[in-house]
Amino acid sequence: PVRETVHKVIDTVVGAVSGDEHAGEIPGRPGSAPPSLEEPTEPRPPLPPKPDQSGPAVLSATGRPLDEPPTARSQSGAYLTTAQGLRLPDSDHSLKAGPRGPVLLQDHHLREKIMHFDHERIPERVVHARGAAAHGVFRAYGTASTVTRAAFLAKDVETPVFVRFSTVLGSRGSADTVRDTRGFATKFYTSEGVYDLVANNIPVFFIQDAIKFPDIIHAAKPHPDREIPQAQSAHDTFWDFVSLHTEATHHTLWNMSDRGIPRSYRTMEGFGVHTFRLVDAAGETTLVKFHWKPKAGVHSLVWEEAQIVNGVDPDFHRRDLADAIEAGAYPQWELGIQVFPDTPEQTFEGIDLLDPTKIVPEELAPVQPIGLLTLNANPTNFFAETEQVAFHPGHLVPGIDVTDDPLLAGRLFSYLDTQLTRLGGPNFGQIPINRTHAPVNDMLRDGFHQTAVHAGVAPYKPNSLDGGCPFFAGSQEGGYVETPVQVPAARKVREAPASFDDHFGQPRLFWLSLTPTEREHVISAYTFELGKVYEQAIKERTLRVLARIDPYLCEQVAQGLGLPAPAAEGPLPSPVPSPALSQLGKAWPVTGRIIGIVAGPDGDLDAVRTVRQAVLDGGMVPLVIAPVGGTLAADGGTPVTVQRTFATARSVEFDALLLAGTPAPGADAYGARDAKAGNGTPAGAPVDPRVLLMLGEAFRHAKPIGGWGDAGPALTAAGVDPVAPGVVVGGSGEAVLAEVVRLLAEHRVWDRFPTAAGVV
Ligand code: HDE
Repeated sequence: PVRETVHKVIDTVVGAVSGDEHAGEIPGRPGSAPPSLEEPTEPRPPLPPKPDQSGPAVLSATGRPLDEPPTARSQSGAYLTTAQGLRLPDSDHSLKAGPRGPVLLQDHHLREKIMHFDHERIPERVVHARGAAAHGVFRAYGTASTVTRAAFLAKDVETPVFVRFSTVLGSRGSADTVRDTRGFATKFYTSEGVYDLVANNIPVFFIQDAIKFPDIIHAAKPHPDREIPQAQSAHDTFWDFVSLHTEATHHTLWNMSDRGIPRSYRTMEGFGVHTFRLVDAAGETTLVKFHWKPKAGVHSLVWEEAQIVNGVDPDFHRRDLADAIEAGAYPQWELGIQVFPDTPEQTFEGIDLLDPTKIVPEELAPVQPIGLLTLNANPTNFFAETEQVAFHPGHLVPGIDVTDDPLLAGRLFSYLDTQLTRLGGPNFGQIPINRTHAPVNDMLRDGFHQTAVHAGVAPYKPNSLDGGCPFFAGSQEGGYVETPVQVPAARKVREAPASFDDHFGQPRLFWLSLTPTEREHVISAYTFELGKVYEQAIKERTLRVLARIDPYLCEQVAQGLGLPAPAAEGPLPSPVPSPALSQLGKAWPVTGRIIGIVAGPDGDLDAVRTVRQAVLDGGMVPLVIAPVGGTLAADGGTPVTVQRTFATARSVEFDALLLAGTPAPGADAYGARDAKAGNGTPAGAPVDPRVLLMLGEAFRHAKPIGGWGDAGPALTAAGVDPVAPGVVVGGSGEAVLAEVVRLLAEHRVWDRFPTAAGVV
């Protein structure tokens, strides 16, 4: 009987019908041989169709189509229901024995509602917990086709993507603009399966071996006793570790530079950090490093600004990304590769390509653009998409392979493992945001949260019962065939290669590549962070590290800490600086930048209308700031909508500030119309102190400031020197705006920063 059943199944599989002249043939292949009891060796359509091949949840377990109404999916139907689809007459009151009586245990709706709520939270990511994401599209230029067979990198191929940006250290609810590394993880839903490029905004990492990851993260996370500080590196354990484990020096220096406090996710570079191996159609290999280059330019906050933002708008980066996309100012990055020959040494110009604490300067290996990423849609639901997305550096496609970087090897284990706890089981690939857009026939079965209704009886290979399905794919069929890279004959050791030993040469290269302004920011950052450290020994040890980067850096930080500066131990190298590492000295498009226009009720509203329109026409965002909300229409013209009041506005939101003058001298342009006892605003003050605060901050943070009409005295009252660089007064509103926009292209008025230690 078993044999009989087997025959019956095979007959079904190949569509054999008694009396049919094609009995036993493989459908679509007239004359093909009838099946034997051996495992079939030729690919054929699997039967019966497996719902999971087009994604789970197409049919219910009883075969009911779920995408036709009424369905069991969320938010369908007009009535509130339980999870079982029972319509509810009330969700405001528990079932009680009388209005003042005890609540009854039989109230299933109450229990289901509370039970579900109790379990709404899932564990946050152990690192990169705080993030924001967006959907988009990646269009390949085709320039990478010479080095990789990856289908999504072929000319003009468009691939849907989901990108999640993050901070590393803070909890899910922490502030966005802390000093930290940023994650930049991209999921490409390619025709050959999901490819994840799980990158950071800093091109090097703290450690060279994954086995140190728990150490660096334990050191950087809040202290285990009091769980402070949140999302900060300015504390003893972080500096204790990085001063002892000096391979962290390079990454730490990047963190202390302006790269640690990006202005926006839109103005961050991204780096794959590790070296990857690309494989072309002929099997030839090339080593590469991936770079994301923002079209809006690389731009950062200054430290005081970042600190203020943490208080006034902890969601600053998240809001900025979502607002830009909603406004149609779609953020864009070019993906590029640095290309190196795949030699047995895996070095380039003496730089070990397997050492993730090293960069290859772009001047030695230019970044070659291979495609354009555009983020064009916000997620519909934060939890379903941004929170549940699961990236993995091992999600690769044919044409992209890993190298033996020991940090990467550990990551290839970690990302699968962490999802088991975070997403509650092994089926997280079925969560909609994680689903590949390629057909899936994986033979993985069951487990927590299994949503696929798998058909067939043979989730194993070899089989004959499922017609031998699914079949293996060689590289001709798009199969992922590992590159047969030669593994060196070696002893088993716990050792790093000697080429990993230099921990200070590249930090010095980075330092020497920065402009004086950027170096002052680095000095201030170290001085601030170490100033928060309690243990004297840690400060002194860090100064010895700094002495190995640069004597001026060390002296300035030592001075700020009130400690003696140690001398460098031996001569310092003189690497050729890499100008590409500096963020200054270039001009960028101003699209999407935010211009604040301060206007009082008696201000020159005509000019405000014109300037506002000109800002919009320039692709920027005008925000009118006035004493109170509502509209400004004192001149009887078209009302001007107020977007920010003196109470809700703060300089940090704006890339540039404009002051609308008054048509009549002596009128109350920025006065305290809403002055009330207790809000700190002296009634009748000529210029509201909150306006003075805004101007003073914008000036200190080197933002372009413009004013027309009689704006001059207000600027002076705020301590803004009207002849300082980047302060534009006089002329018409439009002329002032034109100059301010010209300045904005360089992101800040860099000349305004003093280049002595002690600046913000
Ligand atoms: Fe990660 N990292 N990482 N990392 N990483 C995670 O995976 C890990 C490293 C990066 O938006 C975790 O799903 C180890 C380098 C990003 O969901 C975890 C090591 C780079 C994200 C993990 C590293 C990254 C993560 C936590 C050292 C830049 C956020 C949650 C060997 C190239 C992805 C998760 C998102 C997330 C492990 C080092 C980037 C625990 C063990 C280097 C952007 O698996």
